[in-house]
Amino acid sequence: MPDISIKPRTETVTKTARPPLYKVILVNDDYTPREFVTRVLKAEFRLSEDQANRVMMTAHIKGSCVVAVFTKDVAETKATRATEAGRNKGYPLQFTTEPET
Ligand code: TYC
Repeated sequence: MPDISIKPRTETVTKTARPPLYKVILVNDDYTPREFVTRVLKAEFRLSEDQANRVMMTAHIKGSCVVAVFTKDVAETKATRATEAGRNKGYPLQFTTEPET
């Protein structure tokens, strides 16, 4: 009998899972001034004047618009801060979050 030994080899492949992302959604209302919505988008989400205007107008016309995607924590913090910025001025401005599918 030939003395052959076959060693099983195992390889470990490490995969780093990406955290699930959440959308921040701007919701339209009839009371918050357009200029104020644009200002909040620029301040909280670092959008340019042009981007902020497009997002604001899309929500104004369609009812809502995705602002950006973040990890859950960041999305919730930004949505809360942006919603509070409106509330501090007495506006019903709403930012919500939902998981990206
Ligand atoms: N619809 C508001 C107005 O006519 C402006 C507005 C736009 C408010 C987008 C909220 O998410 C919003 N003054």
